Amino acid sequence: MNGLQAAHPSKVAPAKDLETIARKGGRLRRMAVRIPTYLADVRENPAWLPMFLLARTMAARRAHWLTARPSNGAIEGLPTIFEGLDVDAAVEALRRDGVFPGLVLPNAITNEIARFADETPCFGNFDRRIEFRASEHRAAEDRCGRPILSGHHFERALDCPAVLAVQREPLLSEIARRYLGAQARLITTRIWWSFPTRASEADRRLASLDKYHFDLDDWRMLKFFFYLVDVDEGTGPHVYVRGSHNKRRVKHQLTLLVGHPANEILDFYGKDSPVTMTGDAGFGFVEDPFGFHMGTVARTKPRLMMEVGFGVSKASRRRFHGEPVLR
Ligand SMILES: O=C(O)CCC(=O)C(=O)O
Repeated sequence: MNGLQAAHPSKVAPAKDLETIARKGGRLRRMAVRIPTYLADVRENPAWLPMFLLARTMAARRAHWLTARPSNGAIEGLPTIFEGLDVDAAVEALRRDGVFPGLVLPNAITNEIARFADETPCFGNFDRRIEFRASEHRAAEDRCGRPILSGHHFERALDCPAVLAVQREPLLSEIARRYLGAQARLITTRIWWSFPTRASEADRRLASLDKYHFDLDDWRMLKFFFYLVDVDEGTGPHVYVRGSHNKRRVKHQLTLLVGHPANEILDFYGKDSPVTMTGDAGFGFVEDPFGFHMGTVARTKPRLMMEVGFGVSKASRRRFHGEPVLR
């Protein structure tokens, strides 16, 4: 998720200043405001810098994939909540398309996480000063006087046993190890709301919604997403561009930007390449987030989503729950 995109959900500044800059400032100012985040990344993990600069190029990525160690696949017999999940089919689809949309959470798990998210206050627009329950979203917007597009539960997510059950699920880590290599490790666990609101284009840009981008938090990554409410076209479905995980136009490799206009994406990958993920509560998919993807803006009702992410490098402490460092 990292990169010089004008906006991204996990990179939105908590401070009002960034919002002002995003509205009034040009692209350079919006990039400059991210420098504290990048400095924090380098301080926490100096190996982040070469990754950030090089992992966007196909040549460096391919070289890095050569370091993937085969997984020993030793999960037989472990209890799983994903009865009947075909790990081979998932890994094959990931290699071919970059995405596998065949996951389903048991109802009891879905309901428990949804109930937890309803009852537990979240933080609006990644700002810990904006705390509210999802059902009080409008009142929270009135209080803070600006649109609230997202509500993250940050570390509170780990207070929910059902979240932990998904996070620790052996079949998910098996898919991650088979796809990324035996070095695969957990790097994110988050649950968050995306709210329908009167967002301007600047707000959407700030939240990275409706814009194709790729993630650059690690050399090799995999993200499992689960919807915790029914998601149709109006609920801000996720969109993934099939095949974009292993093919990239040169122009998109030689820029620090990770977000690109839809016409450039569709011209290169084909107009039939985007797949829009709609599904009932409990529906899940796994994707290689180096492929182009985006969240769309919820129009009719809030979307509640869970993410469990894997990478191959040390996890960033603050990004584990999607929290940015921008000030
Ligand atoms: O909200 C979504 O569907 C997209 C999330 C996203 O873009 C990301 O995690 O990189």
